[in-house]
Amino acid sequence: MAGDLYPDHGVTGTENRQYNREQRAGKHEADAALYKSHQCEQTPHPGSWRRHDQRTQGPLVAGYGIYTQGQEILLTFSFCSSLVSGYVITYFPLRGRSETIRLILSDQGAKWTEEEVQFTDWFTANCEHKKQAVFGQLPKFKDGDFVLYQSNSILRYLGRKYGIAGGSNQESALIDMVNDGVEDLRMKLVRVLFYEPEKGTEKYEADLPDQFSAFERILSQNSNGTRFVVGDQISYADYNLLDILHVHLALFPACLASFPLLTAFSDRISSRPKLMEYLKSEARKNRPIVPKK
Ligand SMILES: N[C@@H](CCC(=O)N[C@@H](CS)C(=O)NCC(=O)O)C(=O)O
Repeated sequence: MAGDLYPDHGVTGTENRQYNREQRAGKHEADAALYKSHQCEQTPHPGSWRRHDQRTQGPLVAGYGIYTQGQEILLTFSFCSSLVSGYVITYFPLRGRSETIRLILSDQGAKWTEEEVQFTDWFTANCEHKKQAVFGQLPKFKDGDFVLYQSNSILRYLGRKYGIAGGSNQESALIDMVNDGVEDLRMKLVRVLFYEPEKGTEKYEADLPDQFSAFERILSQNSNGTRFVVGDQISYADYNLLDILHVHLALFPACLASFPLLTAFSDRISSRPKLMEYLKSEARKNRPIVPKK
């Protein structure tokens, strides 16, 4: 009966408990050494099976181990991580609030699928994407069956998933703080570009040094600006800062002239091999910052 099975081991609970009792009583020692090398807490019941997943930065390696008396036969296979991860980004044909997600996934060696929603469809009365959107907006991010909205929640989710969300509670809080600073700047830019375009960008551009000096100072306080915004490992806030710098450099090419640490940061992070590959890709080059007319 399915309900009586240990889902990960394919034997009945009674059989497994009996086997574990025997194991504690010193039986099955020959098996134990072997199974220990496979990091089993207890010697598995012969005939049982378990799922192996090894997720490193490359492809997911998965397989099943079938236990027989004294040995485990491993049936191991590698998947292309895109097939396994099932990441889908649903967004408008823009960099926008999805670009940092793309930077993270590409640099972490993950693949994803793009689901583009055209503005003309979005603004029709029956747009399914809009109806489903929890807060009536995009991006939407899917990780297999798991669906998430709110771009910064997606960044934090990926941050935790890839171990790029800080090594301690305080580090995570600082990463969050920097990320919120990026969000504030992004909102100011969104206002001038999309909500009040008639006002122009002159004042915004003139005020940019005030905005950037905060990030320049943050960088200077961590390894003299030679590494990341917080700690000694990349975090989702680094990718988000990088994206907002890329956007500003594209719109206002001279904007970092008096910010040597931010300039070096942008060059350094952009030259990480996997990230650089993405940044040079046609998909990225064809994705605009503001909607194409
Ligand atoms: N706080 C949300 C804001 C999302 C947002 O502003 N999405 C815009 C595109 S960047 C949108 O869906 N605009 C269409 C609409 O509001 O109908 C997030 O970070 O995801």
